[in-house]
Amino acid sequence: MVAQGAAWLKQYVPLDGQQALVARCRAIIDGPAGGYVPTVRGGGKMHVRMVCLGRHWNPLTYRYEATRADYDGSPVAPVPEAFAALAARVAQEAGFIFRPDICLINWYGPDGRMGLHQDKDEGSESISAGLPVVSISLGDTARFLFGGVRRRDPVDTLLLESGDAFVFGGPARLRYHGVSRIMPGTAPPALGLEGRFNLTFRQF
Ligand SMILES: O=C(O)CCC(=O)C(=O)O
Repeated sequence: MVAQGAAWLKQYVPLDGQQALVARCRAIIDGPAGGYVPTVRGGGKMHVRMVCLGRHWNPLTYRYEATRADYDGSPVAPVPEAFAALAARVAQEAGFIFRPDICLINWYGPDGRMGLHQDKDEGSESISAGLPVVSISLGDTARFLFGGVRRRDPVDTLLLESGDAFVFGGPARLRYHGVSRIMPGTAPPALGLEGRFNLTFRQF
């Protein structure tokens, strides 16, 4: 347990499972209505390629939608059942009953990063029940920042490796988090990956 409500399950996904997830992520992110680099409110570009499944998170309005209204208007594909089942198992290990209906796939190249933020655009019932965020890391190791519920709280740095799962719910649900950088060349060679996929699951 990293903090109350947060759990780091190191090497949760075995290598063959990671390979299967990477193949699926590649097909989705390189496929039709695949990954794009979102522009956020204020005009800045994010430093990841993203595709949302289940519901689209609009980076201009900070709302979830059925189509990619900020980009190309594509409808959102559903969360693959195998992804949702994996996330539910991870959550259960951490003591949560969780039926995710949103999965964001983020791709980090060598300069990929994500600023400190809270995940707070899900439904108010989900957030007040403390339903968790479940994250699965694949490929290069990430310097993951995990802060408190206020932006100015101290921040821990966790090195999330390929196959690691990280869960934060309950009292940890609104903790700030982000990725300061990834460490190129650290992915397991068997994945044939230069970069990092992160799958992040939520229940609206
Ligand atoms: O890539 C990660 O580990 C974090 C992703 C994240 O914070 C998000 O998608 O909101």
